[in-house]
Amino acid sequence: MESQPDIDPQETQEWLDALDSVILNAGGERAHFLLEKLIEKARRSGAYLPYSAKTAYLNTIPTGKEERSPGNNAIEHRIRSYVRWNAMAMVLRANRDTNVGGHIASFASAATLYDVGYNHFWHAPCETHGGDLVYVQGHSSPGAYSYAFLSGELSEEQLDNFRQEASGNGLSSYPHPWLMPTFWQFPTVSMGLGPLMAIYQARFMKYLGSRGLVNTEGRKIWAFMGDGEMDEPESLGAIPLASRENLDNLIFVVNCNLQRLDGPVRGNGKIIQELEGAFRGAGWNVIKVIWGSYWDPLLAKDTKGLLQKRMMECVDGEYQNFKSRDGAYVRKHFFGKYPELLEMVANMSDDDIWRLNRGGHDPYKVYAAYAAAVKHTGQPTVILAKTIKGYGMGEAGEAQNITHQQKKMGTTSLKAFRNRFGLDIPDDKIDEIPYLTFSKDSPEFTYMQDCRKVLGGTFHHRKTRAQALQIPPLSAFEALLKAGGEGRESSTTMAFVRILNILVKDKQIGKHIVPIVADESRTFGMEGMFRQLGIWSSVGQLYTPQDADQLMYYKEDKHGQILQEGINEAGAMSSWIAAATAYSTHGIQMIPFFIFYSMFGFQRIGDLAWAAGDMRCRGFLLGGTAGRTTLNGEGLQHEDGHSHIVASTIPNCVSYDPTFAYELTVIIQDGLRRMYQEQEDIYYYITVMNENYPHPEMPKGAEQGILKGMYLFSEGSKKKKEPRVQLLGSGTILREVIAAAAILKDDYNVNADIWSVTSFNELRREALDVVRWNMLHPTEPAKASHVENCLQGREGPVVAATDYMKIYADQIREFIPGHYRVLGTDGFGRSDTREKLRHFFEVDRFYITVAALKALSEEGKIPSEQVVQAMQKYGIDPEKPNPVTV
Ligand SMILES: Cc1ncc(C[n+]2csc(CCOP(=O)(O)OP(=O)(O)O)c2C)c(N)n1
Ligand SMILES: [Mg+2]
Repeated sequence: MESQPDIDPQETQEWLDALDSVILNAGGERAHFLLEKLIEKARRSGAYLPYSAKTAYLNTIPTGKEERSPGNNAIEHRIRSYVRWNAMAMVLRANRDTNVGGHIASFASAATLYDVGYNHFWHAPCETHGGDLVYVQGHSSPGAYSYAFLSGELSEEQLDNFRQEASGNGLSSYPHPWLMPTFWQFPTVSMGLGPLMAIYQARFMKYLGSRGLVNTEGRKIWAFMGDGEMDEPESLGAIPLASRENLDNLIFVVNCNLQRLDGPVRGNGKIIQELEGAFRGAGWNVIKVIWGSYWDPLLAKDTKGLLQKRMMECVDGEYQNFKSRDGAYVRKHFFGKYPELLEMVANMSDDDIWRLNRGGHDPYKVYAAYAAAVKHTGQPTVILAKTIKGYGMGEAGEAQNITHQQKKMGTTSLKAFRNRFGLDIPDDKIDEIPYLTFSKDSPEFTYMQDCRKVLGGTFHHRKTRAQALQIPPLSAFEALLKAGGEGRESSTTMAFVRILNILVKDKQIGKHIVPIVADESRTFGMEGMFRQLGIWSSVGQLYTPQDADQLMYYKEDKHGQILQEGINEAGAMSSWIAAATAYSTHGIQMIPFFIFYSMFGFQRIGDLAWAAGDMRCRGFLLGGTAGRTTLNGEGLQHEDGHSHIVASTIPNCVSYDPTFAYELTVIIQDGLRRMYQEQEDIYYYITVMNENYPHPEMPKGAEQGILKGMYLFSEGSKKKKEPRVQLLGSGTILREVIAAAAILKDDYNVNADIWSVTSFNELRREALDVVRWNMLHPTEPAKASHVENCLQGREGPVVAATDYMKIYADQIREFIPGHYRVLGTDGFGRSDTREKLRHFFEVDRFYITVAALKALSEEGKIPSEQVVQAMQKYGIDPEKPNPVTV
């Protein structure tokens, strides 16, 4: 648009005058109406009007329409200057003696954006308000600490322990609820996850509100992020959902300091314009805060639009460069491009020009933007605030490409910083980089307290507990603990659906259950729940569903309980995280069950699963259609043989690979007890399969073993003279183990004790703990791990087989008393029948038999020829290529 020449300026002026008079006489809304009419008319008449989601490179809120802050600007400036100094000091001090890193420049650019929030907008949870939720940009954490320090919530010792946590009482580098459970709520530092999770947080808040579980009135979710961070697909990937769902409880603040770690975000373009286009195009309310108040008089004088033109044509690389120079440079290179602009600033000194501020550093402009954002209804809002990276760092880094990682500043820079912000630090103390405080009776401290009082109290505060729920006893699931009945076959997925059905009907906890699916309900046989529970929709169901005449029709409902996320595992996981932390953010324990294709779980959204651990999530993840050979037919991209390995990397994720309905039941019931009754900060990952088979009755007293990870499923004949083996298995492959035991008995007179291993991960954790204790207590009687307790005194080599990589079962090798042989499914999956896949991956009953025989031959219990004969008998080709490599 701006590149088009004006072929008839007089006509242009007439149209503009006409518009002016409409605005003057009838207001902006009328002007908007007329313009829309004109555009529609032009389109209908065949004119080509290319769509532009971008507006002029100016503040969205015109000067006259800005809501004024009720605050005392002078005092706020002093407070902010102290916050700035301390945030910088803690990083510099930490790096004086140690090399622990930290960031100064990011918060320096964002200080005003946070300050206005703390003083005027962010409600703490209190009697009258449920509390706002704020996603603080990860590496701006020093700012939050500094603010808490000045408010008296953190001590000087704690600030000095920034990034030094190992000895306790430290401050974590970034927001980590795991490390600072009463302070931080949301881990944000893995770029992109904050924006994504914030959107689903806002949506989940609406869900809780419309289900009548929580009063969410007036509550907002604020998410702070960097402009560089917006390049993450996760940052922008869910923005259409936020507008589709009318999330007017959501406010994004993008700190557009024009730089990321290495250099400019869009040196050759303008990130603010680009983001405006993306967000407006996605249906958001966009508020640009580009220019500070010092520009207002100049813009008022810009009747010909030349200044605007210059603002628009200048790219971010230049804008950044200007702020690393001085006023004279800006005069020459920004205004100097057009003589009229030079003329416009002729009366201004270089210092005056230097003072022309950016919107994000102007508390008036920021306040006005926030005030407009919180009032906006029907749409989410994004505030695009232009700032300077390293603001105040001067020659030590301000607007320089190196500034992101700058954590050292010399005396001259410190003095310049002090002078710039009017801080009272004597020259001879400057190198000590002292922390600054306000005395308890100072006007500043009182002001901070007063601001917070109005907003419900201390801001940085995370709740760690909610009311405990009363969990149904195991007997409530009795049907699942019994044998499935003659000829009745089912899968563990079906068992899960039965358990879920019992839970949603439970009087105590039924309404707390949140079933979450990413377009796979039918895959898991859960479609019966659509009708029964309803799929949550903020608008209900505006159409007659195609299957309305059926019992289990597709029912969308304002009071629905199911979250159907579409084909969107990252979004579903974000919803799960919001639900799994509701005990903290909403004071109510929700019980989310997210069931997904196991391959599209940890592998696909692993970093969110990690963040979930950090956030102390409590809930269930169900890896459906699990196992490399169990999901027959699907192939390489679908067959998961490693989700348990990844799950084991998350310290508070408890994972199981059960085989039978009763195992699954015991695990879920105990999980409910631990998470919602005892309020342990753990979450569960359980694999369930789609293979149908009979389910036996639970062996007496198996519960403890099931939970610990291993129990004796059946014992072989006790005939002393016959060779003996110990067979371990999990998931569907346990059934191959059981079949192998029968072959060994029938064909070779080998007796097998069979162990169902519900969790190799849990076994290892417990055993490592025992080994560690023994190492540290050398003079005390050694303890034994559960694996050792089970296998101690059991005769014969041990063979394990699972549907996962060999490393899964291999991880308990250290605790196995004797010979240990492991079978597993290393390599890329492929499509075929279960039977063929199990042969291919060498985990079927015949391979297990051969593995057991070979182990016995190594122990001299049987001749090795017998192993060769067995291979011949079962058609095992010794020259078959290793499945890992083909
Ligand atoms: C997923 C991920 N990749 C990389 C990083 C490392 N990193 C931390 S901050 C940063 C630059 C951030 O730039 P921007 O988002 O513009 O924030 P600013 O510091 O400029 O406010 C990078 C690359 C990270 N934390 N997370
Ligand atoms: Mg940036």
